[in-house]
Amino acid sequence: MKKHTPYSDFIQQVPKLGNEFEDDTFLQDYLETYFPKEKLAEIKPDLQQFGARVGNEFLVWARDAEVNEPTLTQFDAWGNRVDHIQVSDGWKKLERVAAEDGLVAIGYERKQGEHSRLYQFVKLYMYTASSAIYTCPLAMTDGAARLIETYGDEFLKGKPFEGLTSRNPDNFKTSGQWMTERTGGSDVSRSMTFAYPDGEHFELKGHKWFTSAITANMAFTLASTEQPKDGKRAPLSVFYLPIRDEKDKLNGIVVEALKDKLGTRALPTAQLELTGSKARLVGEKGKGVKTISTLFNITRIYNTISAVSYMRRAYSLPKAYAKQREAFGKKIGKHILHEKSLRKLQITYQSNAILAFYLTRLLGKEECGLASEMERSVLRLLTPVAKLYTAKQAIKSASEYIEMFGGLGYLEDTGIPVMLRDVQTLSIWEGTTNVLSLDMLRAAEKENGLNAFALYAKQLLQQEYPSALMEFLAAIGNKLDVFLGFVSSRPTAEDMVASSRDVAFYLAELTIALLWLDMLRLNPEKEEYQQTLHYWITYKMNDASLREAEVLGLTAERSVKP
Ligand code: MFK
Repeated sequence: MKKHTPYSDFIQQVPKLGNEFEDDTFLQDYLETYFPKEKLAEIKPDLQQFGARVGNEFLVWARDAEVNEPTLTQFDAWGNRVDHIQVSDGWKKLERVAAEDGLVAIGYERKQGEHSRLYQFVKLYMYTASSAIYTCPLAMTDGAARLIETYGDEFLKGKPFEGLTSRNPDNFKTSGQWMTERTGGSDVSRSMTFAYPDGEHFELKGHKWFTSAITANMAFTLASTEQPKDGKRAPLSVFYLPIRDEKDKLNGIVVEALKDKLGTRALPTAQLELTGSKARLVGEKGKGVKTISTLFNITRIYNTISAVSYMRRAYSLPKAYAKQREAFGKKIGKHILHEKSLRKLQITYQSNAILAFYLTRLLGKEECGLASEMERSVLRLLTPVAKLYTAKQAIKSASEYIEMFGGLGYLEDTGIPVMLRDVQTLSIWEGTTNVLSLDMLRAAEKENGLNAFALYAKQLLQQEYPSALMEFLAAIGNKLDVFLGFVSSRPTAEDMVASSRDVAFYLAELTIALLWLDMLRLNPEKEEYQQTLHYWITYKMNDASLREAEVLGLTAERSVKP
């Protein structure tokens, strides 16, 4: 037979990540600036080993989880209802490593005191983009642990809490957070799950429409102990329910279907019926939304850090590729337009990271009882703002990420398109952009968030700065005045609502500018960060965007007219 001669023997080298800790100079600068020196020396070896693994075996496991999607078997061969969900080996390995590496535990061991949360979230920042979003079960697990710390009784603070925060993969337990029903995803007060007294505890009957991840060991969910009366919705309460009983049988749970989602396909999200699931009340009866907000404020911070993790990956992998791939006579990274696109991806991930890491520092302080009243209010205000902002930036970065690989980025078997699908959920689950804009208003008004932010910004601007930073100081001072002037000039609450989304975006960008300024105050010699801040203030912060609602004619005056 004649030997086949290919027209070209060129094979494109596959781009590889290096050590995602060591290669991330921004991350190292950040930790050196804000993490106490001796404590950083203690955790550095752990971050180094973890950074090496995220670009290696974790990616193999994540790919396995993506390709071998979970399956649901509702009946065994004899007709027994089993509702068995099979997940991939990769997914199981990602869970084991999460336990061993303390991805939830670090936040509760608190060995680094108020800095423990930053340490934990730095690991999650490296992990998420290599985890097929196993971060989702971790987010709910962490939120559940915090809920138990805040509202749990002795029973919950025993075995359930120990399981959620264990480093032993054989004892590690995960939790679901079941809120969404057919009647409401954003408006959870429309829930139609009811809790019937059963001795000391309750039996839950109802339907849950979107529950991640059904393979968890326990869940925290909402139900009402009262029926709606005279058209009034029944107040909700939070319930803890184990997913299986002592005999490993499902706790009155029927798994109707696994959801067919655009992305996060490795994650088993189910539609369930609760047919008398044994449950115990958590916190005060009728205060369900307030109580469960402790959990979802944590998952919203996870969402933020996950968005940043993807933004980092949308820079680091194309950067590696740009050093290998040649076009028009040189490596693509040497073409000025490609270089500029990479630099913009770099600015995006670093600027979003500076916001996300700041939140985790505030959270750490709050949980150790060290946050001032101002810091607590700023944390409350910025949690929805950071979540909504970073999610949208991650979607833009993911689209750019695909393009950085040209046609190869569009091929499913490179694994590259997965990111675009996965990040699309970050602006939906845990509250959509609009719902979170309204939550920002809730925090601004009810929890003094805006005054606290103004105070924080003014304190920061009053610090001592080297002369090289004076121009930035003046520019950010002006932006702050524009922002505060705008929010105080809204004639009615309705106008404030109409502008809230624009306000939230501007507030995120203003906070990022302030945080860069602080970073530069402590590292005045870093010229690259000066350039970043200059770019940020000049090109990212657009005062006109605050007036979008007005330009579109969406003011209170309009809304009273039919
Ligand atoms: C990678 C990361 C992965 C993350 C994991 C994702 C897994 C997916 C699992 C899911 O469950 S996704 C579904 C997530 N669903 C949501 O996030 C719900 C979105 N909707 C909202 O957030 C609505 O704003 C809300 C349900 C809170 C509206 O409910 P209400 O009952 O109309 O709110 P209301 O009456 O304003 O507030 C009730 C109480 O809660 C008030 O306190 P008081 O009783 O003391 O007055 C509020 O101040 C308080 N509250 C509401 N939101 C709060 C909060 N407190 C603190 N923080 C908040 N964020």
